[in-house]
Amino acid sequence: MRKILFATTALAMAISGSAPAFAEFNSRNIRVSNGINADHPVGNGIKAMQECLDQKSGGKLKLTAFWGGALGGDLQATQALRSGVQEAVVTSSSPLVGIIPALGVFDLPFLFSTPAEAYKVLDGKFGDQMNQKLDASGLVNLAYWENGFRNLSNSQHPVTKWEDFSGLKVRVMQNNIFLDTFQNLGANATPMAFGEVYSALETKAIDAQENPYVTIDTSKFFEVQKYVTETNHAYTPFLFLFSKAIFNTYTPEEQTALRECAVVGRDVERQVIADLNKKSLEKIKEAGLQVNQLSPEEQARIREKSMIVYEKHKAQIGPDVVDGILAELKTIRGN
Ligand code: TF8
Repeated sequence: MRKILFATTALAMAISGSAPAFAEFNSRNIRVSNGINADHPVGNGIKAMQECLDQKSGGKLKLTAFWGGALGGDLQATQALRSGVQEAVVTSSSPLVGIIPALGVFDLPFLFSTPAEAYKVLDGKFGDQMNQKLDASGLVNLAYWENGFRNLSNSQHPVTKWEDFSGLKVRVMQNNIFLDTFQNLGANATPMAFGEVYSALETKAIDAQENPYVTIDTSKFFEVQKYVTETNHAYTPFLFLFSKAIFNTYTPEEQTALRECAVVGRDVERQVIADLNKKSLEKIKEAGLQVNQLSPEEQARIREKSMIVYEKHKAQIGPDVVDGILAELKTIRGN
């Protein structure tokens, strides 16, 4: 049936002399780098995005993914985008606050409570405002993908209350807000690029790190950690960034296809994370790690004591940005 359809279309085109299909599309090889591994849900998202691009461009727009920081870490890859030598990266927002201070808003502890409210903020007006700031720095954010709620893992002792953070050598992302959040908790916080975390945990140069369950699973941190606490202390989004310098050389049809298919990939990636979260947690437990929940009282206490970080970083992030997101969250929560 398909063959017949193709033949008929080809014939019709030959007769009418119309332009070849997908003429608005050029063959493009789009390199997308990632710090995480191919079995992370970002892999499912990229696959779905590729299928969408295949349909829209007749196979002309091709994504080539690089995993495990093969093209450099989040920050390095983002700088390569800004100078127009790499097409795309899926990166956390957190390492980019040195370039765009407003992005630090997403690092504020306990900002989002559920994925649903994060999606509303990111996929709505507030997310657009951040996209404009990224654009002014040479970065086109095609869509907000998901990293997820972050949890603490360590090799020393169970962490179930504020006092347990004391003296723990915790790796944090290269970001002042995370640094302060963990220093404020009493931890010995050390900024470090993601690519160095596994071996730093293995050699005990650090005791602890914090990332979503799917990353603790797919980056195999469970091999070198003993305890996990479901802290949910931050939801830092992934950005699907494109080099503005390169994007500007693409046709409008190519640009639209990339934007639309990044959203298709985003939805698949978020769904796979929702599904994998539980499985990753099981895997972590099966590997012999002790997983602790915080009591509601302790969670509230830690949250309360962390609020000082908001005040401390408000000026640097931008008071309008911090107030803006808090107002939007208030509306979403209906209080
Ligand atoms: C971190 C981030 C990373 C991601 C990854 C490199 O801890 O959460 O896991 O940005 O893509 O550095």
